[in-house]
Amino acid sequence: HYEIFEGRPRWKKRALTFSFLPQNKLPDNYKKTIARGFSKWQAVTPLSFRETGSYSKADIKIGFYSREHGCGHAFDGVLGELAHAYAPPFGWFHFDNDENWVVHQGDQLGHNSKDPTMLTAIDLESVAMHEIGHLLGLGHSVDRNAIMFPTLTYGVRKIELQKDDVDGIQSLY
Ligand code: TQI
Ligand code: ZN
Repeated sequence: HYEIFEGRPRWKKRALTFSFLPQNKLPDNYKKTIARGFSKWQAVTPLSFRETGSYSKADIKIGFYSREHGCGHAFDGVLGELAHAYAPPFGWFHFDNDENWVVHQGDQLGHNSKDPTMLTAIDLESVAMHEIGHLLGLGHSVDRNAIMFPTLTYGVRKIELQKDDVDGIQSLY
């Protein structure tokens, strides 16, 4: 079963914007993967998400960072913490730049130059789906199949919202 954050924090407006930290110069396929995550959550809520080029004005600020990065919660290098996102109305959406992020292309696992063996590969889309749940106000679920379940199984992508996730987000919005 899903969980809502303490105090039920949620976005008070429906049209939300997101933006990518310009200095990251993220490849298009990273941006598309994260944007697809937003559209999946949008499909089951009254919320809408739109990318904006105005980083400073965006509701949701997406960045890749290593180690200490000024948000009060340092990353830890390869594996361990992969990403974190803050409950509304913060909109901070941070990925650990030291992970070997991979983006799927069709049904093929994308090549990753940081780790050619792929032993530390982390699927960007699975992590993005989970973090967007936190950004919107969901905590962790005890339902193993849920996007909001706090464990990923190595090599298993989890990119589709489950009934539990949908019930959770619809109880909030
Ligand atoms: N990051 C943790 C997470 O997103 C951060 C965290 C710990 C957290 N406890 C929390 C966030 C309570 C909100 C509320 O869960 S993580 C997964 C997992 C992580 C983990 O890097 O450990 C995913 C990020 F466990 F589900 F695989 C994404 Cl999908
Ligand atoms: Zn989580």
